[in-house]
Amino acid sequence: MSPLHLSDEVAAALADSRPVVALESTIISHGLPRPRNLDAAREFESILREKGVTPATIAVLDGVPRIGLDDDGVRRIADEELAKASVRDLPILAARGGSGATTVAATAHLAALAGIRVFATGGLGGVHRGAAGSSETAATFDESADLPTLAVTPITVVSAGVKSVLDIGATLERLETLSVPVVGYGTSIFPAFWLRESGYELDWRVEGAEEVAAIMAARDELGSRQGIVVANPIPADEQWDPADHDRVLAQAFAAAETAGVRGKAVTPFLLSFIVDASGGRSLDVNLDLARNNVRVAADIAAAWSALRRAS
Ligand code: PSU
Ligand code: MN
Repeated sequence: MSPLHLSDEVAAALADSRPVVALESTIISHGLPRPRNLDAAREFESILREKGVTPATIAVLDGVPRIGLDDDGVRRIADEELAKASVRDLPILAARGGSGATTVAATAHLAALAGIRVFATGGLGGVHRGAAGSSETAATFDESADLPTLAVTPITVVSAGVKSVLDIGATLERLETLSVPVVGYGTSIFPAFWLRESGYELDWRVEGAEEVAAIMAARDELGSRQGIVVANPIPADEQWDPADHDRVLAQAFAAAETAGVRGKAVTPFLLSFIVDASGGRSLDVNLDLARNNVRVAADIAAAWSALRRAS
């Protein structure tokens, strides 16, 4: 018996090698405010459908890891107070019949288990600032499980890089150590989520979806265990004003320090603070970049499906 539940449309698409894209639920439950999170969850799915791609939004509901949600499932991830579930939480939720919104790590794990090869999100988790400590502060060791999970999970994740609230340089170093390929999609600069560019150069740039599909095929042939990170920057005319961005982030760090937020509460705290302090601007940009990632993931899934069907 499979511990997973695939929706009928996802199971049919996979059986036929038609394109499928996984979508995470933590971004809906914990990354975006109500009620726009429900609109976003529905919109990401319809962007995929319009491109002929089957959406597989993933969450654990009443102990069952669900790959593809029905309308009620989508409503539940947006409306209910769900636990934020990473890979380590999955067996516990499954055993006790609990529910959780899956992070990038947990979504990638479940999607790969179901045979899905492409996943769209907003931003990856990464190494938090202060993870390694400094002369004044002890190390927090706060590195997202997204990174080590991608080291052992065969999935291609499209993201706008990692949020600039993280330590981007350290995150890229960890991805290198973990041997996770990172390719810039039409860029050779790693993006910084709300901003088109971080200060970090990438070794590899791809120009389109077919190139990513070819890398996926080569990855399989070479027996690599790692996933692939496709770093897809937001278009320049949609990015957040950099000066405004810097100002709001400084406020957010000060507020997190004062509130003493730790562990997995850090990302949701900073995100919601930043939405408020930016007067909603960060939210608009977050939605734009996520839509943009969903579109690119759809193209990659289509190219992957075409490659599979041709072979
Ligand atoms: N990036 C976003 N919004 C989010 C997240 C990342 O723009 O909601 C979520 C993702 O689900 C990611 C998680 O996997 O935060 C990382 O959390 P942590 O740092 O606790 O691993
Ligand atoms: Mn963490």
